[in-house]
Amino acid sequence: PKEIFLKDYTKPDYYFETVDLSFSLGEEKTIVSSLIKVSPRVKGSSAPLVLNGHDLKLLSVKVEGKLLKEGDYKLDSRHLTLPSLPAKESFVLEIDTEIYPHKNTSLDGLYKSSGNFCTQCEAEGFRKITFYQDRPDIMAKYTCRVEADKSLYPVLLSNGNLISQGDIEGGRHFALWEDPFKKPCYLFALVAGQLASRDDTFTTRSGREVSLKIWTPAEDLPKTAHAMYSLKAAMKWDEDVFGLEYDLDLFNIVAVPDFNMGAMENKSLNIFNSKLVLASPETATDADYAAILGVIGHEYFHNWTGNRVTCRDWFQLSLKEGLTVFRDQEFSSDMGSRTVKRIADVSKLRIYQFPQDAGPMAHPVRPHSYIKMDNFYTGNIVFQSNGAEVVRMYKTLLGSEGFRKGIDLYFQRHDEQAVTCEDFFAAMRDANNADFANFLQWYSQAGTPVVKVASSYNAEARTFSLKFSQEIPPTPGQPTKEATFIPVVVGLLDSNGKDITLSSVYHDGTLQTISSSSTILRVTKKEEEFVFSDIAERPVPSLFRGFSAPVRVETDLSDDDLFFLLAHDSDEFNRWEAGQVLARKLMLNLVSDFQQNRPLALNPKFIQGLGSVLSDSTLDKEFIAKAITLPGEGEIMDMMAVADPDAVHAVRKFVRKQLASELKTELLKIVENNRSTEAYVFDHPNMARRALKNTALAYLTSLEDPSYVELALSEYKSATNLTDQFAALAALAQNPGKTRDDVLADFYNKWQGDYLVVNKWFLLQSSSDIPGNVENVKKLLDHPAFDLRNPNKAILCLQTTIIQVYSLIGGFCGSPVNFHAKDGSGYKFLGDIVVQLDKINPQVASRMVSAFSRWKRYDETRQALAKAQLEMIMSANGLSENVFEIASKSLA
Ligand code: B3K
Ligand code: ZN
Repeated sequence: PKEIFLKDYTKPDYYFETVDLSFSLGEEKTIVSSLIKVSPRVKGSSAPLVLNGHDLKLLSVKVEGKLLKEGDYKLDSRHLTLPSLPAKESFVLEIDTEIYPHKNTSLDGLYKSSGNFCTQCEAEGFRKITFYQDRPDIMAKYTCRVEADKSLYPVLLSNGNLISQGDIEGGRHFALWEDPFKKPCYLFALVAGQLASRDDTFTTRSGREVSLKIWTPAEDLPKTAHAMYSLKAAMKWDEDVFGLEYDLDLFNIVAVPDFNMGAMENKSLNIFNSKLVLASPETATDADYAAILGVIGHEYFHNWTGNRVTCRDWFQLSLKEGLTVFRDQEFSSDMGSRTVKRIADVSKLRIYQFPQDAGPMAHPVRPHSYIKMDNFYTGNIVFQSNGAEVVRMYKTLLGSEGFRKGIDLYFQRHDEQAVTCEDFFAAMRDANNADFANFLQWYSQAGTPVVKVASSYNAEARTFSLKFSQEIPPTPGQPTKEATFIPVVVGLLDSNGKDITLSSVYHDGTLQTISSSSTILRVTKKEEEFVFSDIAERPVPSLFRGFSAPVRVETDLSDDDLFFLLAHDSDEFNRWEAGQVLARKLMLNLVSDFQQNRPLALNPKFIQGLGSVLSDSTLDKEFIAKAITLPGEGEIMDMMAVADPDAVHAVRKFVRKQLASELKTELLKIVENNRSTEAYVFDHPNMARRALKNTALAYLTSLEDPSYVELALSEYKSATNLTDQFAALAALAQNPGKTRDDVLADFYNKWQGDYLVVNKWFLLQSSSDIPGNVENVKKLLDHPAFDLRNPNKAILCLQTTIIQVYSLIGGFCGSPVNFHAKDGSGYKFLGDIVVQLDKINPQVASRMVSAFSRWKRYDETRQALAKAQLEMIMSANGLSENVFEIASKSLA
């Protein structure tokens, strides 16, 4: 496999101006014809034209209407090369290929999902459709003619506007689409099948009426109301916040059951994984509703950030993804609670991004090289969250208005261009005459910076000093790092817990006046000191408010300081953070007690601290739910020299049970006071109420006390929506035994007809931490509703397979105690699955193999077992480049 480097980027020798595609879709084969107007970048160029192509059967190539003979071109398994071309300002290239979508289980390129044709081209799937310069800096205007059997495929969709349609002989019909905007081929899309649409309209603020359509099988249409609501909310929000209007008369969304990722932003024809479109109160949880809102927003926002302005090359992925993830985070914040959304996003960063940045796949926001670009879309749960943090820092530094000015300039300069991260940086800088010092390091250095903060108060001089030092740990290929620009939002609390009004700060020989209750310190060097003047008493500093930079922070704050911040900080995010820091410290100490066979005891102050948050009626209920949730096992393992999944698991369970037992009166009150018999409403107050009630219920049920088990059962039975019902099921499933088995069986019986709900049922069991879960998961593979075992069956009947794999296999790897079982059973299970799955779908297989990537973090026995599986995978026949890249980098 070949590694591709950013430093090797060169401009293309040829540009494509227009592309006319024609698809004749069939059951056995599909014929793709393309007619491309090509123009050399340099007049009179004699460079060869190299086209990418993968798994294609070439039927014919013509240049200026003339058929090329075999010796006139070169064909290998990945390229079609045309060595001699007319020395003209432009010429016409025509290529016919044959492809087999019904055999395409990679879900990349053109494939079939439950009988319908659909496409996925990002990053490099277009080369599985036809020979093309498959790179994002080739931007062309497209037309697309789709022809298919009319009864099997009554709906024919592609990008842009419908120009004409009609019947042709043999029971076939066609549709001709034209996209007026230039686009890279990764944004091309085609859908053909039996679909019905939910229709609506949106009038843009300049008065354009846009027709909105969400396509699904007819029986699913009732479940698309929330998706439509989300789309309209996103369209309005982008106008209000960024002044960005939709630019065509039609916007289509199609939901398909088989999809590698969450969704795809193809121009005017977004394609979605069904689980991110379909929702009803009975079949989707609050988390699903929130995810749908966020992802519908995300893909819609790409219309400007990604589609109108796109990436020059795939190393610039963050240009569109970091920015668009940031935009969807802001959208969801504005639609719900800003603090709670921030907490959720930072948790994801800690659970997924930070560990990756400390492992063999660590790469900067803008990678320097890749073997398979797909591997850089890390995880279907969250990706580019670091890129979004970088964009957020511009906003923190510039304020909302300054950030908006930067965005406006970015579009003024680059509309309909393919550009780089520096272009975005320059727009932000130039629009604000800003000094961004060494900010660009965020794009090129991998690894999470560790920032240490030491504070000291001088009573005589009435000054308070904060000394920062930063260090970025080495990562593969980057042994040493430079300092980067870290914005630190700071407030100082007086002894009553109120913010002190800051008057001035001394730094680097200059005194800066402030006059507000918080300020941004610009930390740009390895070591740096800031001194606040006129501070009447020793304050408690609240650092990195709102998580102002994606770093790990180590402070000299005492436990008392942290309890004080938990109780008083005006920055709600930092109240939550103080509780998390306390919990991490406390759990880490307990882990060492556990390892040394000392009895475990929970600090009563911690119980008290959480207890007062629990009964503080002025707080947002979802905030309380987050504040009483302990850091995950992975977060604790990340802090250990040698990760010990058994000890961490035992300790987390112990702390949970202790809290539950000490706070049971309060928890019970919460469950009782937060029920509702009203119909399900998706809004923040109701979601917050359910979140708090269900968190409390889970705590209580963990005690295995018959009265609480009874309570959870009755919540399960009386629930009027899936959020409450599933939460009660999950609470009961914590404890092995007959009640668990019965309620799981009851739930399956109830929902076996709905594959999205069944997938949740799989996920709940596979990610369970009950002892010896590997055996249960193996049994689930043989469950009639699961569909990977027989690859042939999977090929014929892809439906639901991929989401199931994520649920069953991905879920299993998410439970450290079972995946890392000391007898190696979890590793062996995953190793076998990866080898099987790689033959069906390399993108998904490589995501699964990532679970091994941090094997060196564990003890020697586990290391040897995991390494053996990685080696077994590496020796498999016909290994994909995707899995090769992850497995080989993990072993290196
Ligand atoms: N841009 C797509 C990513 C698709 C990548 C596929 N390998 C999805 C998104 O941004 O939501
Ligand atoms: Zn995106």
